[in-house]
Amino acid sequence: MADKLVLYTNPQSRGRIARWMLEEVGQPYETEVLDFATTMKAPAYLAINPMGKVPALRHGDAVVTEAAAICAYLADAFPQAKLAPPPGDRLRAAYYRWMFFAAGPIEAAVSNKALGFQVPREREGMMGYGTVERVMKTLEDALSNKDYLVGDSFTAADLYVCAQIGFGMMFNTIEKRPAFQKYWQRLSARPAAARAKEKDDAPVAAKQKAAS
Ligand SMILES: N[C@@H](CCC(=O)N[C@@H](CS)C(=O)NCC(=O)O)C(=O)O
Repeated sequence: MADKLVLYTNPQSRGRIARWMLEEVGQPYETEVLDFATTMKAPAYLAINPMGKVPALRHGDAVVTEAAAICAYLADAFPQAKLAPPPGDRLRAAYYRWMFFAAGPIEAAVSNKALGFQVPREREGMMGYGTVERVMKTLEDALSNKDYLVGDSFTAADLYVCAQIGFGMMFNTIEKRPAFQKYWQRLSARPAAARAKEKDDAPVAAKQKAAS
């Protein structure tokens, strides 16, 4: 099994994004659940991701970390799942644009907002995301009157952006704007998203039950 897929994750993490993507791809994969304080910081896992963070994905002897990179990698590794426009296709422009917009500006703006950080007016020009409001307005406009971000079909860019929106709305770091809610509700109802949720929710519920 040289090309075995292994997901390193914790069910209460961005690893949920990678699992959703794996479920969309539909290939068999194994899961290694790591504990934040112990196994995630142990030498065996630091050899996979020196950041001591999840998710990470192993595919045979290749390792990819970063949720967005995992999604992009899987889309290209399994083109039959049709989760990205083929390399060279003009639609690749929109695909890269939204994938990187989510991994960069959205992620940074939302994380800074969660910590209560306000960009001083005179420094907005040097911050990659400018302001949270600019990022949210750009995203809202991109999703208004459109089912998908890239052409007219679901891609890994939708999955990654939608997951960010879902987490953000859940943790109140992204406003529940109608365009976001509509997009989240429609995409999170996909069978692969439901399967991923079920697989990640089960161990969380079991842990909570054991602790009560
Ligand atoms: N930029 C990384 C962020 C990964 C990340 O921060 N993961 C968190 C959980 S959501 C983590 O593993 N935290 C454990 C730690 O930093 O000790 C990605 O997008 O995958």
